[in-house]
Amino acid sequence: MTVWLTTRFAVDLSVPRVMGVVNVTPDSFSDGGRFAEPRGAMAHCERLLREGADILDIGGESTRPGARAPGIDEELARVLPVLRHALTLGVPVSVDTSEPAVMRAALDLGVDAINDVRALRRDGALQAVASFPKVGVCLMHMQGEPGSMQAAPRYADLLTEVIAFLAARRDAAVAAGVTRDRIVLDPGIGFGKRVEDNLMLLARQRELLALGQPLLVGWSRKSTLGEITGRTVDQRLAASVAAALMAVERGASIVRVHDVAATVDALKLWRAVQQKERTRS
Ligand code: HH2
Repeated sequence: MTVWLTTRFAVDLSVPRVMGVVNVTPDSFSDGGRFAEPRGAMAHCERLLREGADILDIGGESTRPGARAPGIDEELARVLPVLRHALTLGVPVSVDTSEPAVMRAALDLGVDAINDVRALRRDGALQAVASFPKVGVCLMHMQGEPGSMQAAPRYADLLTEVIAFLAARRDAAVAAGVTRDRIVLDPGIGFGKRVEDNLMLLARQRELLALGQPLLVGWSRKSTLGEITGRTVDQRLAASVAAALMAVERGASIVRVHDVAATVDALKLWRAVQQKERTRS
């Protein structure tokens, strides 16, 4: 049985898990500041749990292409009240941040995992995480920085480069003292990647399993889905669910989504069919 060890929970990954997104930001591309105010975000955490989320991911920095980075104080003011509340709800809670000071404050509260789109590359991030030896981490691939990453992303060999990056960041985390059973990896859909790169990462996602770590993937509402379907951000539910399902089919253990209820239904059907496949053979 594969598990992801986190501060309070050993997350059983023998079935796919749904991570519900809670953006406490005024400028997220996907939910446009709807939960920018802590009270709204707290209520949203509870709603996502009623819808069947297994994990809550709380973030105070929008990584939308071109987004302005909040200062540390602003990020702390956004996420800490919501984290405090989320940590009372009985499920694993991750904080989506790259900022070591925010990591430390969240770790002091007892957060279960750190989800870092910059894969602990900021000065002090590795040390912050390593000083809490029980915390889980998600390390994500990104080419460039959110401000400029979509300007001209280019890869000589996409899969090789993403795999080498994730292996190197995993190894850096292990060298700093994070055990492998605490690490999940993420190809970073939409982070310094063209539409064709994102599609290729889904088509060939199984190759990432060779890294030997569970995969977390976030396709929810992303612009590649808009490019393929011609839909605006608020009309990407069907494509998001389809992408999550395809990611699970290709070996993802955790899908990071905004539309929890619909994703949970799709995965229930997927599991029911999986079980039939198993009992036949
Ligand atoms: N995507 C976003 C943010 N954090 N973390 C991981 N591990 N993987 C992802 O794909 C990922 C992530 C961007 O999506 P969203 O949170 O909806 O938007 P914003 O960054 O604008 O708040």
